Amino acid sequence: MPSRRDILKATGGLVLATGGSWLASHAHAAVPNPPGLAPLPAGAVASGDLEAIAGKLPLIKRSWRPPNYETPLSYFSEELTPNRAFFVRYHLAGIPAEIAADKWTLKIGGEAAATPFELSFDQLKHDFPAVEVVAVNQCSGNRRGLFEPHVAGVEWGVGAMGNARWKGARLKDVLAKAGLKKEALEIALNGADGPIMPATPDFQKSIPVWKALDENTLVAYEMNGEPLPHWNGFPARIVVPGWTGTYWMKHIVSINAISKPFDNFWVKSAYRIPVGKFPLIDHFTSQMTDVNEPITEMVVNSLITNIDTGQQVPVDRPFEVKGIAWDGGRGIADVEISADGGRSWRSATLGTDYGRFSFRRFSQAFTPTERGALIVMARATNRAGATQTMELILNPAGYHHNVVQRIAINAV
Ligand SMILES: Nc1nc2c(c(=O)[nH]1)N[C@H]1C(S)=C(S)[C@@H](COP(=O)(O)O)O[C@H]1N2
Ligand SMILES: [Mo]
Repeated sequence: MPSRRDILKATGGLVLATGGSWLASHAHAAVPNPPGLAPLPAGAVASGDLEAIAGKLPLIKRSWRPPNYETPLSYFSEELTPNRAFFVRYHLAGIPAEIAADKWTLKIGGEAAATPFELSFDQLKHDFPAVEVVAVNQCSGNRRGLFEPHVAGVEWGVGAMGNARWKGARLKDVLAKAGLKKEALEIALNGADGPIMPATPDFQKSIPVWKALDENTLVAYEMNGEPLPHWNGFPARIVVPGWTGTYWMKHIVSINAISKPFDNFWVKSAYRIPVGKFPLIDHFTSQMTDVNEPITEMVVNSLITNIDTGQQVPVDRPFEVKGIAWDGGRGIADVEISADGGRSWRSATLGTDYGRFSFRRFSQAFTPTERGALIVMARATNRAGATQTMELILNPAGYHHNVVQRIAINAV
């Protein structure tokens, strides 16, 4: 059995107000499981075992079939997440063995494309201008394991995310070559992985045409100056800066321009949030209903990376609170830090700006003047004026957890 301390380490030191009850994994299905897909094993958050899969450093294992591994807290002290420590998320267990780049082809077509064509890996790299963007890839369900009451799904702690410098062709340039017709409404994306049971719907996604044409949306073939790791989508994946990871299709093999709302389980039934609950600007209007809509941009968030629950700090000497902040692409305007449980706040110093889609580092020093317990908190605000919440915004699938952390330490 892991100790409570191991668990807190694995979850990034979030203080859990409700004691141990969050460890229990209930099987009630808040989101429909697709037909034929077994529910994930219970109790994953509690174990948080480290395991290294091929080409990766030891990561926090949530499940192996399909592979779901999160990044340990220590890797978030730098803005860029190393490829070998970058989290891994799959929905289906039918993952191709390492794809040979020279055998791979990408098909671009769909009924709203006038001139469908195919690309080799070489053509993808050489026929289009190469562009780079630093952007956070975060799973919609990051921190789901901290939801109270518990919701079903992969029981992520704080590490279902990472930040990288992505290099690739603009999706917009690739689509231009396919002659996008006026009636194009959505761009449908499919990867080489698939279900092992025929009844399970294949993992496919679509994005609105306007987001596909955004100059930051890429068909990426490099990550932090290296080829994509197999588990992160080799040889090429879609990168949708600002939007949650679900749209970042890995092992991309087809891109289809379509004129009707895409009809697939993973768009119609999964990855949805209640309408009106989150302060978001981007909406995927062709897929909205009166009650819910596809998740889009990430909410503003932060993570304290250098303070452990229960840590001791000396009286009359400064200690630093450090971490990272990010949002859905408006950019971080301010990170306020409190060392007194939220009674007073001080703006942190922000680190290098790698662009509005990147993690932004922050730090602030405090000097305790007397012995006793301190509660450390960080609250990020973006340039659109959105800030982190103090109370969890409940939603059936456990998305967009951006509750301000509260980490209890002791001045001695
Ligand atoms: N082909 C494929 N692409 C995929 C997925 C998948 O299951 N299959 N999962 C998506 C989801 S939900 C997330 S959060 C990101 C995770 O990216 P990573 O595994 O590179 O960290 O990949 C996205 N792209
Ligand atoms: Mo995800």
